Amino acid sequence: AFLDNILKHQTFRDGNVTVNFIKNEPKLFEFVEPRDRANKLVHFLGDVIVNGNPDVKKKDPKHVFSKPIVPAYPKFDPYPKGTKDLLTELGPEKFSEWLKNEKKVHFTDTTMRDAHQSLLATRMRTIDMMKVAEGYAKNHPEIFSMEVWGGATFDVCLRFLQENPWERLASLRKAMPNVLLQMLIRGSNGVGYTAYPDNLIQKFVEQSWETGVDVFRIFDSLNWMKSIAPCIEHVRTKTGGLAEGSICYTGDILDASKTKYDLKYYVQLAKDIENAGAHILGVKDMAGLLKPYAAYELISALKSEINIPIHLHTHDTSSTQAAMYLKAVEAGVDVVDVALGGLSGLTSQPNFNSVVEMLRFTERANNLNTEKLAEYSNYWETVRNYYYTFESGLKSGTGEVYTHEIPGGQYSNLKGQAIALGLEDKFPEITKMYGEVNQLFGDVIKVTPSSKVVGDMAQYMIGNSLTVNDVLTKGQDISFPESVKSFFRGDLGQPVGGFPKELQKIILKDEIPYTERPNAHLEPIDFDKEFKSFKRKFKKGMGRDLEITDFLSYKLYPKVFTDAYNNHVKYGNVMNIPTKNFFYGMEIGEEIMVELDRGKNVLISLMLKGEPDESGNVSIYFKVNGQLRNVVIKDTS
Ligand code: 3PY
Ligand code: ZN
Repeated sequence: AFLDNILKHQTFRDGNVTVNFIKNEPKLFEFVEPRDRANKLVHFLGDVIVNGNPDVKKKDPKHVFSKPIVPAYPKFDPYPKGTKDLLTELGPEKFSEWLKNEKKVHFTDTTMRDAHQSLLATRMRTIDMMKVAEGYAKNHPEIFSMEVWGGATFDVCLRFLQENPWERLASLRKAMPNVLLQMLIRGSNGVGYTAYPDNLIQKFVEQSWETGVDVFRIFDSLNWMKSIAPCIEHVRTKTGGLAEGSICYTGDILDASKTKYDLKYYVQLAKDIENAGAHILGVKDMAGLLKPYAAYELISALKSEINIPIHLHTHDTSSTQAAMYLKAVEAGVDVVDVALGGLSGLTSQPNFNSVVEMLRFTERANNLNTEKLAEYSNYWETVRNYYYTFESGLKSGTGEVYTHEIPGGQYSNLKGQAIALGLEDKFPEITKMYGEVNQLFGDVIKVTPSSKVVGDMAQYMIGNSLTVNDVLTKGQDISFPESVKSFFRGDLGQPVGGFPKELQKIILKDEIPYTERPNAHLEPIDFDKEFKSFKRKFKKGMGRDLEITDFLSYKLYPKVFTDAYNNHVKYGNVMNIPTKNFFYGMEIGEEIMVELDRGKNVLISLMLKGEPDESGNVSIYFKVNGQLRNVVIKDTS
């Protein structure tokens, strides 16, 4: 077990250990028992075998898994130059100019973030991304950026996957050093659902850059500049990355009867974002409401009114968003978001492979190798099958989206919940109520976290058989969900045109709302002091020193981090367990290889699973690197 530690090293045996030698070979001084880590791993596997992974609600014992094929790539070649190299060479300002002057349209690949967030409840694990990351970056260095971080991934990594989101980012950075890595950040809400102190968001942005993010797509769930602008400033002052300030698109600029979010509104917001110092303008169509001819009008107007490049994002919930991209490309959009075939379409982004082909032999074509892209699409299609339990059950696109305006990720979540609760037939009622609540709230921008408030209210009203009229006439006696009260208090900022006053009074009762930035009510973090006490609190460690990034995770999600920490103490590092076994356990006779540490693998096979004894304990026999290991797991089912 200690094969590669100092005691066996020739230099040590020869008596030549110097200070430099110790510094250069730190691994040789690690005496951590790998046996202990392997024990923790089999404990985790035993738990999943006996009690199931608590995150898996429905397991199909007959489900067939096939082996994903990792596309070939020039493994020993250096990385071809890509956009990351260009950013390093030019710096953000010149890079932004370069992008604006490009004739061909560029692509952001969302497969590793928004695509699985919108189709598989954000459950894609790092291990499945890492198998293709290096090859993808070597095969497709022409890609503008890879969206790999932020949004809901941060929370889900810690809460459900028992992964450290920072480690995911660092690993992807290492595997894809040549292309830009992109994240989604919710302005003052960071990667959470509420406002955080300014200096916490600033530190978060700085550490994200240090760990690997280049492009920061910054939005606010109410399009509130007071939440967007400080975040743009953090990117400009604390990183060498690109600040992509974004407008969230809702409504329909073609509909003359809708006057709240019209073309003028979006153009003004875009100018404010440019003036706040953004290097790129993001147009974030989170629900897929931007129609083709509206896109032509919007992008044309923005192109003539602002001077920074435009990056367009959508969800294909309606199934017509490739047509929208076509018109946006005609109007001069600079970058569009797409997902690899196997994880594209419906509530995810339009199909990368198809959009490339759609534009081939045209003026703005960007001729990526679609044969190779298809191999990656196939990889993801096969991998997707391992996550079947997180599929929403959505089978087709829907034109209803223009009425209820539910964002892509939320739509599949709500649908999945309805099916799981046996309430699928109620789904049209839920979506209808969602639209009604939106109108009741004064027609607000709906995207995380404001979309969650609208969804919570809709579900609450259906659950309690309340109509809009009931809320308005009998609301004084109703106690509304906490998220709704918090929203009307001003905790997420101020909506366009303010809150409907009467409703605000009904919801808040005697509570006084406020209109300044929520952050103004939050004490700044004393990093020196709090980081120290954090390290004391979690002193059992994770087999490594606690870092400032762990502290940030804790400050953003105290309870989730604490649970993840306790799990880590109990089970060790479980991120390298193959996905099938992580979620669904092992079969008798199955043998798997798990990496404990860089290059250190254990071979685990399941030999025997006993019956529960009178106190419900189950004995499980594994072979770990050929040696029999027995664990006893309490059956809690
Ligand atoms: C998020 O905030 O996670 C989103 O993807 C919003 O669209
Ligand atoms: Zn999105």
